[in-house]
Amino acid sequence: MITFVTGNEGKVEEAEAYLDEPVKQVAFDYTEIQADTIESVAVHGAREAAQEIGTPLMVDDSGLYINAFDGFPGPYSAYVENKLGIERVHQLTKDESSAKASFRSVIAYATDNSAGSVKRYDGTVHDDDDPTVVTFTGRVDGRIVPPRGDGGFGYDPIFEHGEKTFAELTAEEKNAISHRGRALGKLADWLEETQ
Ligand code: ITT
Repeated sequence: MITFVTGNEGKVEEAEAYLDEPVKQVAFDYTEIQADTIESVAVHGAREAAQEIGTPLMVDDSGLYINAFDGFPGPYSAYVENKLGIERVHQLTKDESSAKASFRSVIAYATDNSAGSVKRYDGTVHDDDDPTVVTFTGRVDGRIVPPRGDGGFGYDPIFEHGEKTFAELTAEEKNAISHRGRALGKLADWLEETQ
């Protein structure tokens, strides 16, 4: 059983599809610090949640990075989605010469077990504080388009990869290519061998 601290059921569904063990969702509302990177947000969140709930657990912090805006909204993606909505984000990109963007995820896994070697799984160990947190990252490139599709969540309808937006994919299809799917794949490989 893996504990996933998140208020987002879409993330939980995607995690269940990837991990070989059941996923228990805990909607503990950890502080999303203002930071330049989603990695810092995820590590801080995992530690704060671990103090409340105990280890092991995982959190996922993700963001949409728009090239023409120097990566904005990135770590501020939730705030921008809530304040502007995804249609206005698309409108804002229409005046730009490029619609290129990427989605990025960082999964932070708080653990008491010695992390061992994570390099092989492209993980990073954060042992500067307790508990140790191991992070796994994933990224997918695409472009911002007018909204299409009604699957997925968040920015999925305006993020096109290949011919389709992420909202036009099933959860399995999205997982196979997405930022979160890539990060989950690395976590799953590492868990299988070390935990
Ligand atoms: P948590 O409780 O796990 O924090 P959240 O929805 O607030 O859930 P994030 O802070 O990681 O998650 O998400 C930042 C924003 O990016 C938020 O507006 C999400 O809807 C959006 N987002 C995250 N992952 C996404 C994905 O796979 N597809 C589309 N939008 C996504």
